[in-house]
Amino acid sequence: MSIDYSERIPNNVDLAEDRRLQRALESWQPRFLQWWGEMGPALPTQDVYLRTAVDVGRAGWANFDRVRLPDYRWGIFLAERDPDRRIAFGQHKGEPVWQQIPGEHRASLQRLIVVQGDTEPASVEQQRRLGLTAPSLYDLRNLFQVNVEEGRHLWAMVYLLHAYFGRSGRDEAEALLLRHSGSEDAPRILGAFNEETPDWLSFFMFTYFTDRDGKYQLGTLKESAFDPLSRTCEFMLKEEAHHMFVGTTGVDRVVERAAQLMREHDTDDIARHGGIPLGVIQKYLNFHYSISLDLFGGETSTNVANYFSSGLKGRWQEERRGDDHVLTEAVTAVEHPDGDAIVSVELPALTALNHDLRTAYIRDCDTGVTRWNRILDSHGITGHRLALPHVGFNRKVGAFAGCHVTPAGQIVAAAAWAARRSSWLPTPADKAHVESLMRPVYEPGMIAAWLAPPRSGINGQPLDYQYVRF
Ligand code: BYC
Repeated sequence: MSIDYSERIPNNVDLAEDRRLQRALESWQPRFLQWWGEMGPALPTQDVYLRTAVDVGRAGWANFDRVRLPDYRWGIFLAERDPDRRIAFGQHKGEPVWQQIPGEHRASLQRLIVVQGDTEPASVEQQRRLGLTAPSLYDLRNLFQVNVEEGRHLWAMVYLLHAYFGRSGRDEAEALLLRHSGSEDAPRILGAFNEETPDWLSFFMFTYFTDRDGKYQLGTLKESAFDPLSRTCEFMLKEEAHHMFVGTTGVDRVVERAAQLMREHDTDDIARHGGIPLGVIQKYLNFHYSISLDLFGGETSTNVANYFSSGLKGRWQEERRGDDHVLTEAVTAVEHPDGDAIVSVELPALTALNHDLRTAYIRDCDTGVTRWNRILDSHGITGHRLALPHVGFNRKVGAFAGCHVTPAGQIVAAAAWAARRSSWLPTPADKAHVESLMRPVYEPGMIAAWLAPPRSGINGQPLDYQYVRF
């Protein structure tokens, strides 16, 4: 199903057939562009080597070309419709999926779409200034690729709001451009999206851990009985894969360079040699992982039970699960604080679905840690290991909020936790060191000294390709 690029808003949803919707979206478009100009990438560029979606089919869906950033063709692309698709879970299991929203589910679905939509522009805002300190043109190009696609993911949610939620959907679409990351008056909805992404180590951790929450949340919305939401999430997931590649390989390269410097200078203290010490990498990991765990909501949630039972939000890989997909009888074990111990309690599986999703996410996060430790091994560094902290560490949402859990998983008193905070989370001195390394490298093929080069270029281009022109 190819995409019509002759339209003002490229799309594969026959927008031209629905004049009212087309006009509504065309009146939102200049506001989006104004937002992009004010809150998008701060670094002026001439053009960037970007991929643009041209088809939603399996093969060859993207086209690579040099694009002026404000001219990027943001559009509306849904995966192909499966006319036989049926609801895979909940009380409506087995019924045909919905092309329109049943009245009783409007408010909940709108809430889910708004929360999802709110994260997309938030991340662009958080990353706004990173271009000013890019470690290479390759990395700069990847940053802009992530940014334009997050912008497109905002379009995906705004299309749903305009097309299916009438007046209140249009108002919510406006509001998505009015809230801003970190704003005192109108912050973004979810915690992690109001944090700063001030340096490239944070960016790689964000794209590894926080974008991965995106992968899992989109995976559950792809299961939705509301077919247009399912189809848009299915296509968003394709674009999302590159964002996680940026995070995984970004952290790979920081670890690789740290290992090289440790060997070269025979010391762990590589800060004086222009590297990021493993201890600092671990603290950044602890921070980004723990705030991303919060994005899954509470361990017990009636919201999520209702979403599942009514068919709005499924589980990760719902159709591959071997159970009844209704879960009214099922129970599951969840870790819970109990005094100064962490115990396993049995809960109804339905109310523990945030925990179910978070568990799949944690397993996935672990693969990165294994790979980074393998890089250390390959350099003969065996005394240091990176690790995910305990699920209860530094949590602000859910059962562990208000508890003081160490990375090793011990509950301690508030004062004891505060006394050791600086060995677990980035300190002002750690941040100042990382910041001191953030100097732009804009010559083709050159790379900042704190980071190893990538293994290969983008779309078969060489590493010294001029990925961005000024
Ligand atoms: N911060 O019942 P609970 C992405 C609220 S990332 C602030 O436990 P529920 C991306 C919650 O809203 C994926 N508030 O939560 C990544 C609720 O408020 P109400 C984004 C929070 O509803 C990188 C109350 O606390 N997509 O795509 O079961 C770059 C009670 O909570 C937080 C989605 O999240 C928090 N962290 O689950 C770009 C999918 N957590 O309703 C993009 C859509 C909870 O009582 N969202 N609260 O006023 C959802 O599925 C759910 O809303 C949540 C929360 C999973 C977020």
